[in-house]
Amino acid sequence: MRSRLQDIIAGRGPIRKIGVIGMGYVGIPSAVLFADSPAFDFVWGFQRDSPSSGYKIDMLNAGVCPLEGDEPGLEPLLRKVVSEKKFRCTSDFSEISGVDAVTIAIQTPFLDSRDLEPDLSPLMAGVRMAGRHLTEGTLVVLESTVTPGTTGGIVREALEEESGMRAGEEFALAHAPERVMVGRLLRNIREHDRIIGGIDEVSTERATGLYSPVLTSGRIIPMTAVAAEVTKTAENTFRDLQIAAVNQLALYCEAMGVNVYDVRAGIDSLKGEGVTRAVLYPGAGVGGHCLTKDTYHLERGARVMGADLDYPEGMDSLFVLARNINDFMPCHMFNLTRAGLERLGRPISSSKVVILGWAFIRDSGDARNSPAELYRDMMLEAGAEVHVHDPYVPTSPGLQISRDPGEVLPGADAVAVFTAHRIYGTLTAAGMKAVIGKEHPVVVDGRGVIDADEYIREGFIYKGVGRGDRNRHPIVE
Ligand code: SAJ
Repeated sequence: MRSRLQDIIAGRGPIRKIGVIGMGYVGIPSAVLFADSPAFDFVWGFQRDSPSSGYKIDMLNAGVCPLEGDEPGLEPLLRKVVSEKKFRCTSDFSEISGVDAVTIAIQTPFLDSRDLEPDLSPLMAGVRMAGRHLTEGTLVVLESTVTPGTTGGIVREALEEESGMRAGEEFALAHAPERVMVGRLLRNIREHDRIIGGIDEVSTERATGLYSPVLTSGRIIPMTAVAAEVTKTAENTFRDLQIAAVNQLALYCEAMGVNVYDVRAGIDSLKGEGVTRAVLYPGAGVGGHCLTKDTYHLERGARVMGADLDYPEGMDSLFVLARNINDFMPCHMFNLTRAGLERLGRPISSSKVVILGWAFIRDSGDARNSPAELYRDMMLEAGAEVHVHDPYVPTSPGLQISRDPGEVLPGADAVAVFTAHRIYGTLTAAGMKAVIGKEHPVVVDGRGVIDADEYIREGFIYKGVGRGDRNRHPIVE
């Protein structure tokens, strides 16, 4: 016995026209790949004509990609589908009434990174726009990262309210979380497996028909909408957990006089089926938009949906503990710097401190939730004079960033490496000391990118995350 939705979808036939709401890092490559597929006839890209991002509409329709940074293949493909009239961007959301499927890729930032409550208003505005123009048998897919329970909860309610239709009866609804990384947007969509979670099996099946044509090596992994929301938030929670584990190990190794990188290589040598340990890398902290947030999405989901959650009474969540350990690492960098200066009898309050690397990830200009920010604030609070160098991150209001190490290093009492930008591995101890012009500068390596022995031989006071074997070295005169 076919369901009403199956009958409606059968009557509608295969998906031919698609709408993508949100022309950002997720929506643009997604829309371009749908448009380039022979399986589909046309794709609308929907973008609010707002002061902050309305400019994208004309750019996209001219075949010019508004995204910053290098995205291999994206702009040529955009130009192709625009010239073939298979893709067009508009702010007229009423065109949704003519599509067979609409995907929503609007980010869910946090109002305040401290309260970790997501600001769903941009997303819900897009959802309501979709609902307002929804027609019978249309598939709605949420690609944004959300707290488990959101797709079948407030998103479903808003779509039903705006459309006057019922999800699972007159329209299909699914969650297909994005898994794209900047710099590899097209490749990730084509090659990563795609989690597809419908609110029912008909929705999962319909969404499978939408994504299958754009996958190359990736395969569809079907599940429920809640399972898909949990998968997305958990895959980042687990990465954050793995980083926290090796960060804690690094702190222990420092205390026990051991080099964490020796221990890491030792553990990692235990390879083979089922015994790999996935030991990641210790560092100066965890930044970015994914790992700093997704744990809290998962936690909220478990607390809100998990009415009968059975967890040790009064015990902190392991996942939140991991977040707290990772967020401690910039404080550890502060403590290492202070310990280094104390060997010189120099208080932080009369020191010049230089931060090398503001971006949250190597060889990138992306500074979202930079771990260096907390360190800088702690240093300023302690009265230090702070300067920042980064080869990629642009200066912004309230943040002077130098592009030239020679501009910020002279007279430095301490230098802290926060980002593993390639350039920092090319600096020599002799070169850096000559520019600094001091006998015993402190150097704090937060990313394992500089040679401890080389800097110690040059007279630096070296401190490194996880370097218990060197952090108490004798000072070379
Ligand atoms: N980090 C460490 N140690 C490590 C790895 C990372 O301290 O071993 C730090 C980085 O310095 C950075 C932060 O963690 O500050 C995040 O790094 P990341 O490599 O996880 O990069 P993200 O935040 O861009 O994570 C994204 C995620 N992708 C999506 O959400 C679609 C994540 O799932 C991917 O695993 C990750 O990219 C990736 O592998 O590139």
